Amino acid sequence: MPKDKQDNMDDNSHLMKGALQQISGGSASISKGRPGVDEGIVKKKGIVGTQSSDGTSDSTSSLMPKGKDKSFDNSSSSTNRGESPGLKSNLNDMSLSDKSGSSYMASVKRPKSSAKYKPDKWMLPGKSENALTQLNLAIVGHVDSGKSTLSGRLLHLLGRITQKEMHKYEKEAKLQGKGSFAYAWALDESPEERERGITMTVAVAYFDSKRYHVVVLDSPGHKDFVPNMISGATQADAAILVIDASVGGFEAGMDSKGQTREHAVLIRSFGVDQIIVAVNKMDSVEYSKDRFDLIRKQLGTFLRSCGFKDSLVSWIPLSAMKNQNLVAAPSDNCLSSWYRGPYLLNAIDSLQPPTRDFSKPLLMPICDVVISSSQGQVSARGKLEAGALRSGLKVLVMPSGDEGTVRSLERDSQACDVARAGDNVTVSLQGIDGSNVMTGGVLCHPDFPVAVAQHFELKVCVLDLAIPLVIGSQLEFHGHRAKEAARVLKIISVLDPKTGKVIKKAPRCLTSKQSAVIELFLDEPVCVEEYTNCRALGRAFLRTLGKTVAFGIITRMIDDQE
Ligand SMILES: Nc1nc2c(ncn2[C@@H]2O[C@H](COP(=O)(O)OP(=O)(O)OP(=O)(O)O)[C@@H](O)[C@H]2O)c(=O)[nH]1
Ligand SMILES: [Mg+2]
Repeated sequence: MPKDKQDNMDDNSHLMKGALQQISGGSASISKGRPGVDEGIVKKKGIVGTQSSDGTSDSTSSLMPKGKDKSFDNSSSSTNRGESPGLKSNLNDMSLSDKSGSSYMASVKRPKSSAKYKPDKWMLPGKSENALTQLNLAIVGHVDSGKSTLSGRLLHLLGRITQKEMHKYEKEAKLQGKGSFAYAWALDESPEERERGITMTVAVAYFDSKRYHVVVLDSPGHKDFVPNMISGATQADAAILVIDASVGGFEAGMDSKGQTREHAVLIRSFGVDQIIVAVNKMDSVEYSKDRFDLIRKQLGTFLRSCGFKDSLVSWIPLSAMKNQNLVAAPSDNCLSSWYRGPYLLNAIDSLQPPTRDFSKPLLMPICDVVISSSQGQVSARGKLEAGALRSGLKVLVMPSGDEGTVRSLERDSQACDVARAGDNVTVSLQGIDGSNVMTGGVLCHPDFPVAVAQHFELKVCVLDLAIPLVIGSQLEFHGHRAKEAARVLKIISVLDPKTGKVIKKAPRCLTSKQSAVIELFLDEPVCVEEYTNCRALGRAFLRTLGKTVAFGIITRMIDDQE
């Protein structure tokens, strides 16, 4: 993460300032993760494994037609709380936890000041440790732009998928009449994803570049799976925005309902400020420089309006299908005749390293929970946002407030001794009731609990709205992996989007493209933080009817009992 992202709370100042153009509407193991757990799929086979699935979508699977269809209705939005019946997984005796068993605390718990916190020596990375820096890289973009194909291709080229495995994917994909999806199959592991030819959940894979241990978070592009995309992308340090260069393909993503727009706005609002724009499928336009320039010009304007700085955006024309410009300079003359810039892997290595909160108390938002019913073992997966973990350490599990002990840690499917801020790990816990460990919860230092709040103030940027937001508007609150039904309690003020100054107090409603301060009240409390305390836990997205309608930051938690 670039320097300015680390401790300047205002890296999200673009949320409130400037003309935000609106949206509408090396070495891989791959695990399908997702961050959330309502659907109940846990898989691990060969190099591709699905850690778990939350099935979070804005349209239930049963509504989805067979085969690839990008236009069906997505009106059946739901928050899924408590609906998960602890579905059986298809891996031995593993089952996904049922959220409904948790015991929430009702009031805001404020963490003690981290100023008094002193990390132990082992918690800080030693100077002698020569490990590659971990870079969490979200692969985002419009449906069908080639995100999974690109990810699969990279993993294959970097030796993470063997030739034998690749042959198997090719054969199976052909047999199902989906030959062109062979590389995507490495990431799209579930039968439904393969049959429909779309990614539904975030797949997690790994490879090493010269500089980084890259954690690939291959996101779904389909509009119905934006909540899943959000859960993966909240963990990202940087992103590859994949664009379909084909005629009509780029335009579909840039349409007012296109996910090129929605994903770009979302990742920027997660605090991701450096992106690589992979202009894919250049083979379909004969590697035309004119087409690339047109895409760069149009999308560049949009990205600027989202708050991306030109200097932190790199543009790479490529073809995942034809292996052009991925891990080596292009061999096709049509491209090499005019393109002299870096290839994709170089561009990844040129990303600025993320900065990490090693010296703050532990905070690990929980993305997945897996419970082994036979051994009574509970595992939580997520990315450490701050602090460190090792076996034997006592941790507080919020919001239940239960204490457990770390039994073991796993990173990239391998046991490890220590995990530090930035690491994606699976933490096996002992001495704790599995029903009190939940997706959307947070593992923290027993003396420095994360806040649990139901009522808070947010600074938001409103996107395109069909109906204005008013007091009482029902929304879906999303923050890290927490998701909860919410209602607008107050509209405190409208802000000047350029200066952030109050221009109107207590307006009756909020319309498209306004910046505002509002109060939200949630059906149930969630683990959150004020943005100034922890960026990852202080960001929020508000959605309704399958669309992101506002995003922003938590500015104040309100304790109604005070
Ligand atoms: N011509 C061409 N087709 C490509 C290229 N990359 C991917 N495709 C095709 O685009 C289609 C979609 O590819 P995927 O990799 O599944 O796209 P995706 O972005 O992961 O799709 P979702 O995850 O569902 O959003 C497949 O038929 C691929 O073969 C490319 O470089 N050139
Ligand atoms: Mg995909």
